[in-house]
Amino acid sequence: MNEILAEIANCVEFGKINKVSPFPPNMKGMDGADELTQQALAAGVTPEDLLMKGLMIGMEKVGIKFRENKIFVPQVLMSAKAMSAAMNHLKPFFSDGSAKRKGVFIIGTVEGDLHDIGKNLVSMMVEGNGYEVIDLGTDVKAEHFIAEASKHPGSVIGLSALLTTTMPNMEKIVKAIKAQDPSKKVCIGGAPVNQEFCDKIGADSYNPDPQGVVEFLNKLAS
Ligand code: B12
Repeated sequence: MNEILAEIANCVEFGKINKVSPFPPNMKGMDGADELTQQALAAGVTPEDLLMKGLMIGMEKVGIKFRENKIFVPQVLMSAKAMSAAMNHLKPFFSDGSAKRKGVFIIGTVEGDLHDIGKNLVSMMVEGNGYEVIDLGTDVKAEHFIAEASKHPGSVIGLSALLTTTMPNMEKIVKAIKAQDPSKKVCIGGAPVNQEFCDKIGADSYNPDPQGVVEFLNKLAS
């Protein structure tokens, strides 16, 4: 059982989606995350073990390598695809409640901003680390974040902004969320924002990369 979980972690780390996927070249012709996850479930490995001891181990390594500039966006996207292939087999267990995730993370790019590449990387990395992710997309208004958060008590909100002109909207959204529920945790990120801005607008956490937000969520969940 440990062997197949290690193989699945490897597939996520190196972006091996399925047997026919030519990437990475040194794993050509080998089973990928898709086939191995099905085999593991058939052999009786639980969805939780698959997520926590397989997929998440691989995704954590991806997050660290990305933070250290050892891999780049294309490799992260391949890893995310490998993870999604595996998650397709696990989702039914999580959505019917027979298996549990670590928490709910609601993410969106703030009102007025259409950039979503960084947000999508954060979503994938957080999902790969065991959280349910509700992605509200781009150009998201405060009311939408608040309405979604009220459906998921204990959820954490993530805001992304790539334009200096949408930073004031980020501030407006954080303030609206906090006015409605001061205990709601809000994380922010995106190229123009920093720790100083985070402190100024009253958000709970700023991280320059997806791994940072995973670590913040893990701390809250522990
Ligand atoms: C791709 C791109 C676009 C694409 C977006 C496509 C898409 N689906 O996202 C398109 C062409 C649509 C676009 C449009 C515009 N863009 Co543009 N765009 C870019 C570009 C080239 C790359 C951005 C990107 O994806 N980076 C890669 C990702 C991985 O990085 P990231 O987003 O920073 O995310 C990382 C971290 O910041 C962090 N992160 C991100 N979000 C979050 C959230 C949380 C919670 C956490 C913890 C972390 C986190 O994690 C990510 C991974 O490490 C940048 C320039 C650049 N090189 O950065 C300009 C740039 C952002 N754009 C810019 C501009 C001006 C525009 C336009 C106004 C252009 C125009 N005149 O129409 C429009 C605005 C449209 C709108 N309303 O949003 C400017 C912004 C300048 C400024 N200071 O505000 C930039 C900097 C270009 C420039 N040098 O002028 N753009």
